[in-house]
Amino acid sequence: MVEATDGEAIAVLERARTRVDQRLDTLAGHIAGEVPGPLGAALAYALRSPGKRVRPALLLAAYEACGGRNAAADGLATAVEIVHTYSLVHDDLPCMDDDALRRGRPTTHVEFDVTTATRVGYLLVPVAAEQLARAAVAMELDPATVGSLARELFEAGGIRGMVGGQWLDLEAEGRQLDLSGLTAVHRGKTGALITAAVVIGGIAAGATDTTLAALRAFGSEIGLAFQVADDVLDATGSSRVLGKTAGKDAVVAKSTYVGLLGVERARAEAARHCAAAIELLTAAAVAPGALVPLARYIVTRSS
Ligand code: GRG
Repeated sequence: MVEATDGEAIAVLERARTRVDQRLDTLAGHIAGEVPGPLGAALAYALRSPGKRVRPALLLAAYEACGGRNAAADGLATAVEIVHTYSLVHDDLPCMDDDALRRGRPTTHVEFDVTTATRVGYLLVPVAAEQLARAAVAMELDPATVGSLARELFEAGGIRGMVGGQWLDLEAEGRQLDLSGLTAVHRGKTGALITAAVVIGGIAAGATDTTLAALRAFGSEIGLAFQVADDVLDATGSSRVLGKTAGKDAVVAKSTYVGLLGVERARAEAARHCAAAIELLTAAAVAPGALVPLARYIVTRSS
């Protein structure tokens, strides 16, 4: 179903993509010049891979909704996108999801090799940290705020978030999770970084604790909705449109919302979490700006 706000979300994503891709491209050029051989080329390949830029768009939407106006916030959005990019490079490796197609192109280990792609993933983490630090300095944020931003990003990227969720996901291979187990996986591997993007936008703009709590709750709901929608797209989409191998979850008998509930109920669950997210912002009287169209896009997107 295409929502009335879809066009608005596409425009917001496009704006974030323009702003962040410029930085990613410059960074890729510097790194390819600095790191010799295939490793530098592979780092640039990963950094320039064309994603939807949902996390940067959410970060910038939250930042602007909370009154932030500094263009250097683009660097924070870039840092979050780099952590996401590293996770995709590693997720596609033979020891994890073992995939050959990502963002419409060969995965990094297929284009280069497994050793190079593994190193790319590890190397992107400090690259993200440096981007975050540089952006915070350019924005003249105080040290406590910088600490909060770093903690938010790297806690979400670590064992209490993305790595932990992926770990649980890998451990569950070959057995079916129940809904509560699967929700924990989804909240960790996908929801945590999405939540962090929203909260980082709020922190950088100097939002109050009440607003940050509302942003965190909103992020948590859309983060879960994002992965549920991803489960639906894997079952219903095509590899050409998704830019990654479709239908894989069923082939490897992975636990998903679609496997547990079927396509229609999974779609309804995603929509329910999206509506709950929007309601949380309304209840906290947060003027949402572009966060609402982005939340709706997350559950109505086709890729
Ligand atoms: C060491 C156990 C361990 C883990 C390492 C690899 C990893 C950390 C985590 C994997 C996290 C992951 C890839 C989760 C899936 C998230 C997801 C739905 C990605 C797709 O996001 P989109 O649709 O992609 O925003 P684009 O390409 O548009 O950016």
